[in-house]
Amino acid sequence: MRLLHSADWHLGRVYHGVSLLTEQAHVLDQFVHLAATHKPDAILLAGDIYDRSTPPAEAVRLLDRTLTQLVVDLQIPVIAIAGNHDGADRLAFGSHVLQRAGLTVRGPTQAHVEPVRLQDAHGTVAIFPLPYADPPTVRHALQVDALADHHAALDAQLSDIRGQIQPGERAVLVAHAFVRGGAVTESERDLSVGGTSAVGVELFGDFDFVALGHLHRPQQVGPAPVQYAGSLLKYSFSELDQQKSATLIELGPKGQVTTQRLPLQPLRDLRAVDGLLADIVARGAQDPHNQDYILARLTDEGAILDAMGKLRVAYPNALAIERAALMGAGNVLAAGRDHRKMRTEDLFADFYLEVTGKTLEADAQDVVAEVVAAVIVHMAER
Ligand SMILES: [Mn+2]
Repeated sequence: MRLLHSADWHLGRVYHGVSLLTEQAHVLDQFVHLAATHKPDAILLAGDIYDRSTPPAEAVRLLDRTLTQLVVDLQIPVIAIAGNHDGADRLAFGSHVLQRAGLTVRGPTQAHVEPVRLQDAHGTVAIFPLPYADPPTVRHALQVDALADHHAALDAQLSDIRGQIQPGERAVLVAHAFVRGGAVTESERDLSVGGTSAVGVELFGDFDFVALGHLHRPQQVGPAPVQYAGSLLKYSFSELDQQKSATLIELGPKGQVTTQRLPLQPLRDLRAVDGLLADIVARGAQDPHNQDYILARLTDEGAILDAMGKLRVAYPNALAIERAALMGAGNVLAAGRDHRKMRTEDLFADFYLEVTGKTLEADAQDVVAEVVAAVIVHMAER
């Protein structure tokens, strides 16, 4: 049996103020083309279909179009789950009706996970679509008080699933989770505030393949066939070196699994350019890929007036500028100083130095400290 695995489409995502819908539509056309070429028996979408629980209308239209192409035109069953970015109930609207047409969507957490069973020459494959849920949601759905963390919550959900696997049949899990040991990027939203959201890979021992969503780098985790498909596009500058892909899975007789990554090529790449602003602008004028989304890592020292305006003359879709020189030792923002841990008055003194080139004098520092204290008191009283 052949399965095509994808995840983390994040339809409707806006990055540095730019809507990525055109990019997403371009790569989804490729995905549909891959499905038409490889003719999988089912497509697995492991969550974060949308970027947020109330997606923009254009994102809904794009998903509608894509699923229609896959399920109606190509006649390939699609099995999708909600991720932590999706609104589970909204995503699952009409799911009982759609199931009959070949589209399985699982949103809200259920105590019992109904599998989708498919047949091939080697027998049955049971595919269990398990949508994302945080521990309180799982406690409520399963009516269990314990389950302190994500690991315990997932283990409890899997115990129902393990009990359903028939002897000899192959079992596939579709889930959205942070598996310990997986490589993270900056575009995943943490699953828990404080505490650990990681689950252990040992939970997946009973499955022939685990199709995961959440981590945006395509990767296998641990020795078991546990894989992240990765996101549709590079969704942060921490993913510049990544080749995004969909995963093609061949399930042979029980115990035989092979996988292959099928590359996805963006219309406009997300990449970095380095050097002096003037040199970058000069090179950009000759760059055939000057429509790419650019992070410019400038080596210029000192202030530059309207750096972004100048950069966009050569690279109209430039998104951001990084000034390494301003972060270096001996400069205003000394290396090793984390601005999030600095006092407001020290941040102001740094800002003053950067703008004026002068150190804030002692009596001026006192005035700033007084104002900051007054603001804090005012905020506390509100
Ligand atoms: Mn995601």
